[in-house]
Amino acid sequence: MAYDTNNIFARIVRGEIPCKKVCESAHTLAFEDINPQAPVHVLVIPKGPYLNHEAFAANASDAEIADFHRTILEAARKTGVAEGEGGNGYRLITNSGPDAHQEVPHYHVHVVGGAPVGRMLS
Ligand code: DGP
Repeated sequence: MAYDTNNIFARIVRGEIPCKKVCESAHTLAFEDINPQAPVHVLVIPKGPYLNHEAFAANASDAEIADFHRTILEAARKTGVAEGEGGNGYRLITNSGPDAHQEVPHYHVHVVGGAPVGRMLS
């Protein structure tokens, strides 16, 4: 599947659609999910045109990948879920492709926490 430059997150990156920004860095943007599934539910996206995890991991620069992970941490700290900030932890989720029910075709990681989120994969 080709990357669609008019997908909703690309438009958020370009400032064409508003978002509730949590934090931003050179290559990455973090903002609140429009349909939160927990008290804290932040989406972290690269600013570059990457369809999903596969495209990002294969094609993004080391600088973009490092920046992305550091911005996840910054978002977790800023929203109070990082344990180092007195929070109780968080879950990272990414849906990559049809079997994972990825809805928005621009790579994103969900940062979910603020309350127990249930057990998964165990
Ligand atoms: P996924 O299934 O992983 O592709 O989840 C997409 C998420 O994106 C879903 O939790 C809802 C969120 N979302 C969809 N459209 C918008 C939007 O316009 N603004 C924001 N902030 N979140 C959105």
